[in-house]
Formats: sequence, C-alpha cells, structure tokens
Amino acid sequence: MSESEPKLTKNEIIKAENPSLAGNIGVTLNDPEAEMFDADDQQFLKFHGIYQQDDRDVRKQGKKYMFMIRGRIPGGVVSPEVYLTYDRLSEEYGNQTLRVTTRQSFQFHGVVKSGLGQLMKGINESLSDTLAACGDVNRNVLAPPTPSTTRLTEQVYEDAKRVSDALLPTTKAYHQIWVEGQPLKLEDDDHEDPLYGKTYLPRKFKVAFVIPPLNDTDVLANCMGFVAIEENGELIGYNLTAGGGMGMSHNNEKTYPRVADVVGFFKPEHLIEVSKAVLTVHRDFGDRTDRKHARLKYVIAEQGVDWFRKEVSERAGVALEDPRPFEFTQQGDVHGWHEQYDGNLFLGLHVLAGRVKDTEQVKLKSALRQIVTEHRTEVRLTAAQNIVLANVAPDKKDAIDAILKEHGVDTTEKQGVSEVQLGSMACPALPTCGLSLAESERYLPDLLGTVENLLEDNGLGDERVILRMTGCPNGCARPYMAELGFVGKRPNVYALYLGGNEEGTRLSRLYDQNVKVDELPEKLGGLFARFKAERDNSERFGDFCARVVWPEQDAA
Ligand code: SRM
Repeated sequence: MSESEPKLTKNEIIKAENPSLAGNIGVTLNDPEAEMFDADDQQFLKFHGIYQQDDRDVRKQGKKYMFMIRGRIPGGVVSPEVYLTYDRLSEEYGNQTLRVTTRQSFQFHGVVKSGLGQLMKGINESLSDTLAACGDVNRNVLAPPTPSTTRLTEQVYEDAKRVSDALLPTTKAYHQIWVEGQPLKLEDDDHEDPLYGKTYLPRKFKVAFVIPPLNDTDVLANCMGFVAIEENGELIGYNLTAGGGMGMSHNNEKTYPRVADVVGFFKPEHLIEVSKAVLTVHRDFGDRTDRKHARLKYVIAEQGVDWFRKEVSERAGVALEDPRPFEFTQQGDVHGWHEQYDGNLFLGLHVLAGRVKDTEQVKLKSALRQIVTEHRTEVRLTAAQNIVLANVAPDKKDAIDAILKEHGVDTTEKQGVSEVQLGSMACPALPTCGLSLAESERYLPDLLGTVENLLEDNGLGDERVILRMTGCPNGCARPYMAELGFVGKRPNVYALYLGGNEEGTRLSRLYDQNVKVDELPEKLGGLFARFKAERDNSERFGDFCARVVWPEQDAA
C-alpha cells in the first residue's frame, strides 16, 4: 500500500491476523483472576454475540465489568424449550430480565465474567446459539412475526432461516470455546471462510423479510430486504431491496440514515444466490478504511442502484426483473388475540421497551414462564420489541388469559395502555450501553406520560403517533423511521426528528438539534396544537409534519 492510500482500520488488521475469531478468549475466560477481556478480544467477542460493558451508573467508583449476550434467533421464533432456558439463565446469571431487541432477539444484561461460560453453555445446550449475533457479519435475520391469514408467514420464515444458515460464518472457534470449553489459545490462523474470506465484512450486515401490506420488520431500514410477492395465495418471488441503514453520528455529514432502494424481482429458487451476491458486494466494495462509512448503504448511495443491480445479477447469475408492485399500509405489531390461517390463535403482547421482567404490579416474566411451562406455547419476538404467543389451540385461550390476568397483564387489544405507548420503542442506553449519550429505555415511561398529557390537552385524545427514542444517533430503535423521534445528544438533551410515516417508507427529518427535557412540553405542545388545528381530516402526525412542517423548514 502506498503512503498516500488510506490506512485500513484496526479491526481489519486484527481480523486478518486471527480469522478464526478465537483471539485469546479461551485463555481469559478460564483465568479466574481476569474480570475483563483485552481490547482485541472485545472485538472478537462480538462475533460470538457478546459485548463487554460496564455499569455506567457506578463508573465514578471504578469500572464494574459485565457482559451483554445476544441470541441468534432467526425470525424471532423461540421454541418452548429455548424460552425456558433463556428465562432460567437470565435469572441465574443475568439481571433477571430478558430484553426483546428491535431485531427479534433476546439480550441478557448484567452477566459477570464468572457466569459467562455457564450462560453460553446453557444457551448452546438448548440448541440455540449466539454466533454472529454481533460483529462484521450477517446479523439476526428478521421475518414477519405476525401469524397471518395465509400459509405465507411460515414459508417466508423458512426462507429467512435458510438465508440465516447460508450467511453464517464457519469458524469452529465458537464451538470450541463455548461448547467444548477449550481453554487454550486456538491457532487456526489459516481459517478462511468460504463466504467471508479472512477479513469478514467491512461492517455489520442486516437482512429482513416482509409480507406486504404489513411492514412489521421495518424492511427498508435493512442492508438487504426481501419483500414477498404473492399471487393467488402463493409466493411467486421476492422484490430485493438494498441499502437501508440508520446509523449516523451527530454533526458528521458523511454519515446518514438511508431508506433502502427497491432493486428488482426474482423467483424464490434464487434466494440464496441473490443473498450471497448482495453480501459479497458489501464484502468487496465496503470501505475498510473508515468504520463510520463502511455500511453497504454508502456503497449503493455512491455507486448507484443501476450499478448495484448489475453487480448482483452478475454475481448471482440471475437477471433481476423489474420490481413487482407492492404496498405497505402499516408498520408495528398486532396486539390482543387473533385467529391464524389454520384456526389456531395468537396473542400479541406489548412489552414496554422490550424489557421482559416482573414489577410490583405486572409480573410478565413469571406469567410467560408459567404459560410456556404449562402449555408449551411458542414465543415469537417482534421487531417492535413485543412478544407474540403463537399457534395457541383455541381451547387453551381461557387458561392463558387467566394466567396473564393473575399476573396483572392486560390481554385486550389495547392492552390497557395508550396508542402512543403501543407504538413506542426505546433502546437500552444507560446504564449498559457504552455508546449512550442520554437515557432512553429508563426515560421512556416519563416521556410517554408527557406526550399522552400533551395530546390530551390538545384534544387529540388517544391519537396514534409512532414514537421512538434512542440514547445516541446510532439508530438502534430506528428513530429515523418514526413519526416522532428522540435521539440523545447529552444527558437530558435530545435531537427531535419528525415526519416518518406509518408505512415505514419515509425517513424523518431533524426538526430541532437540542431540546432540553424541560423544554419538551412547550415544543411538543406547540406542534400538537398546530396538528390539531391544521391537519387534513384524519391525517396522521407524521404526514402532517412532512406536509406542513418540512416545507416551512425548507423555506426558512
Ligand atoms: Fe444497535 C451498537 C443495541 C438494533 C445500529 N447497538 C449497539 C450496541 C451494541 C452498543 C455498542 O456497540 O457498544 C448496543 C448495546 C446496548 C445494550 O446495552 O444492550 C446496541 N441495537 C441494540 C439493540 C439491543 C436495541 C434495542 O432496543 O433492541 C438492538 C439489537 C438488535 C439485534 O438483536 O441484533 C439494536 N442497532 C440496531 C438497529 C435497528 C435494526 O437493526 O433494525 C440499528 C440501526 C440499523 C442499522 O444498523 O443501520 C442499530 N447499533 C447500531 C449502530 C450504528 C451502526 C452504523 O451503521 O453506524 C451501533 C454502533 C456500531 O455498530 O458501532 C450499534
């Protein structure tokens, strides 16, 4: 490399030196004196689904290390056995909560190093795993969690699993460390993954499937998406979407959220070739000199969608046809009891910020444990941080309802909460996330209270507004697809984004760079008052902002 060429990032160098991804993890894991892993191993651990964190609430007294572990759960489908294992492990080794993520997975928080090996062993023994839940590889593949009125959901789920398997890295280090418990440094420096090569991807890669008209996986926020195209109840193929992503940094124009392009249509039999072709375009063209500019979305934004289509078609050996028409009408989840295509029932349960736990009033975690133990119910995790109990035989409904009621869980369609709460999401932020600049999950209940009161004050009653909050600009709760998005800047200060839509097809826009928490009632109250006075018929808040507030901003 000449001196003028940009330098590869540190991550690229360590991946090339240790393509097995084993690092020194096995040695440190088995050293009882070590309470943390070194900097390189922290990067390798991510590929194993593990983040080293510290409790930010007590940082002033010194770092208290702990780990976040994320499952790989394609399509968010959790068998009863796996559910009960995760539940038990969270009680024994975690902070007694399970966190449903915005990518249909579960996270454990607050695991200390002495429990890490046991927790990982337990997950793997239950035939679940955490491989590639994080790192520069394909992440958890999303699939529609809502059982539908046709068989399509199951078929699309099977396709999502096939893609998840096809894009899984082949390193043996994961198994050797976490299942066999090998304490030694693994020397497999020649490992070359058939798909990823020695240096994997320049950055993370995300995939989602969706069945229109419900956009319940926020498909356009993903690097690669598959929109199921149906004819007479049969799956005839997929529209490929590509180049979506949320991550950005405050005040860095080189970084931005982006909605995916619709690239072209192909038949289901080409799914794996197309998936691998898209992934290898990222592998070969992604920027390995700047991790902030390394996602596939930047390749497509800079090279153009025509170039990308040609590249994918050539690599896959499949001529992508013109995209087939489709329409989204709604994002988010369906709550309450509903009938499935096969006569069974499903129950959509709202989980505030995805945190499955017991509180004084609502003992959701205990209720789910009892339901799954007694009725062997399948649990599905949604991309809006909620839970679906699926494939419930109709004669079990009353018993399940009774357990939930006993534990203080409302099973009506509105779940006893406001529409704003039903459509809300927040990332974990403090005290676990090392990147967080402000509170998110812990502040969400207060924020919802404020917004609900302001809507009420402005005669907007139980208006539906999609509200999402994150503690930093990385976009983990996809705030840039929300009608009302709050993005942490520093403690008690948020950037306010407005104008995403119900269909999940439009990015919001920055409205105010710095809103202090105590200024929120005034700022939001003003917006809601205008919305009430100037909205068109039943226009939604996001559409109103795009129609009225954005042009005003442009004119200013
Ligand atoms: Fe995320 C990093 C949590 C979905 C964009 N994300 C992180 C880390 C691991 C912080 C870190 O790197 O140290 C957070 C751990 C917090 C904690 O304590 O648990 C974290 N992200 C989450 C979760 C748990 C948020 C949630 O509320 O559920 C989600 C886990 C999903 C999963 O199961 O795999 C989660 N993250 C997302 C999404 C949404 C999505 O994928 O649909 C995004 C935006 C989409 C995208 O990728 O563009 C997202 N997370 C990021 C980024 C920005 C990446 C970028 O392009 O710049 C980071 C920072 C990074 O990677 O360096 C990040």
